[in-house]
Amino acid sequence: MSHNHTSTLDKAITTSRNVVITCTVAVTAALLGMTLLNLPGSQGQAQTPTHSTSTTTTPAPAAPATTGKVVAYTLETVMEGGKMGFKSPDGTFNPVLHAQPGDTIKITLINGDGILHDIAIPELKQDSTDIGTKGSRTVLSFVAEKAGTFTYICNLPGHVAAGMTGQLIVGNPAAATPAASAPSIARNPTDLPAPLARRAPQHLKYEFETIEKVGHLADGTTYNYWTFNGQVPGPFVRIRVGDTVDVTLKNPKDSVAPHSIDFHAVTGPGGGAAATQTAPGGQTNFTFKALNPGLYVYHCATPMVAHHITSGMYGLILVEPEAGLPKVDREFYVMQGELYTQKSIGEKGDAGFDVDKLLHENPEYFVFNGSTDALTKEYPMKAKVGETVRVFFGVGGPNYASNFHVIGEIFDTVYPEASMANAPMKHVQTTLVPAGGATMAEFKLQVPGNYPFVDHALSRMELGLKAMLHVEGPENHAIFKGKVQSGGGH
Ligand SMILES: [Cu+2]
Repeated sequence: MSHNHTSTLDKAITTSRNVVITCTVAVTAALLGMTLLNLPGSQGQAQTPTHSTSTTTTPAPAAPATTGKVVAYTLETVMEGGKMGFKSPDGTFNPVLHAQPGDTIKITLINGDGILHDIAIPELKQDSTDIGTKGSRTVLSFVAEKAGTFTYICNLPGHVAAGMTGQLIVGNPAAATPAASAPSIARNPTDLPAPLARRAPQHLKYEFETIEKVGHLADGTTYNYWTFNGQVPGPFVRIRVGDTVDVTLKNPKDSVAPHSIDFHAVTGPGGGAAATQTAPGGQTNFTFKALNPGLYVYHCATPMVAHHITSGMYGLILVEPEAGLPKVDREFYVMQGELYTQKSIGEKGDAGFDVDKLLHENPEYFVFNGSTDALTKEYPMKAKVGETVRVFFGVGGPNYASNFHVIGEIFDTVYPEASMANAPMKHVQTTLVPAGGATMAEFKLQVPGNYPFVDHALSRMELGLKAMLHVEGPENHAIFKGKVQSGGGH
């Protein structure tokens, strides 16, 4: 299969390796902002309090409370060694900006490189005018209404990928930190289509939406996920060999990044990614014919590709052989990925994305189905003694392969690398699944109990990688007899 986009990817990663991103508080700029405090008249930006401590009337509910304080920052666009960024007067690259809820944030952007830029905070719907002449400036000024961690970027195509992104923290991080909670992005492992009835090849239509959203990563910790259709992994696509598939990719207007889709089941440029680079607010389309049966990974392939994948943009597409797959009682859809966050594992709050850790393949978290507790607390898998189970297991990665193993079970059947062209393997303990690869593992349940799914590189279990299959039913003392102790992780 050809992947014409990989050369672009390699280039993006190579140029990004020169970068050192430091996250230092721009203290001088913050102090400068303090001096502007409450000087109405002297500053065009000084706010008239719209919601002061008046006790005579009921406060107007709609008006945001303002502190009257103006926090001013000056940033200059720079291009260094093929990398773009925002530089503060003290030389900090993409500095972290700070303000308190109710403060007026005033960012003066100076064009330092003669390239067209702007500054925007999409989550707060803030966007400056574009400036393209060296030395020209624009001002982005607004009241920070709510506490949180937001991303500032340059909106021009490719500039986020080139490095133009930093953080704005509104509120006291120490106070805001424990409060981080967000909706689940985890995919239920039983959320997959039923086996196909035997049928002739068809022409099918699938629509994907690239949804960026803050979601639950671990207890008290959130992450700004990028997803297909709002969940990790993306929807399980189930077709048969010979089907023709029409794919539409929609990227909502409020997205920060462009996105795309590359199916490893596609024969053609970029696996579809060459035809689906989709800007926020855009929509693209392509059609392919499924030539080879197998279980294939799909993922976003927009530079920096690894950033998009780690953030959750992966899923599986099953191309069933003509005769279908052997019948089983239950099927599960599980994918492994790893996350590169600014905060260390276990730290509360929004974890943030860390490009330096990504480039050095130094993850903080490993996850099944998007979060640390997706397949333990949220969607524990269930089955009964006597049933047969098939696991569709894929690795989104972006970088780490998985040594897939079920503790307490032996795979009766494994399709190595999800290839269906050869006879499957029998009686396998652990199967290696490459990044961007998949497998199908089948086993019959004979003994009740708890069966953890793991990557047998077991340190990763301590970094969030664990799933649990609970099996109920009668004991079978001929096969296993013993008192099950608690606390063994089983
Ligand atoms: Cu993407």
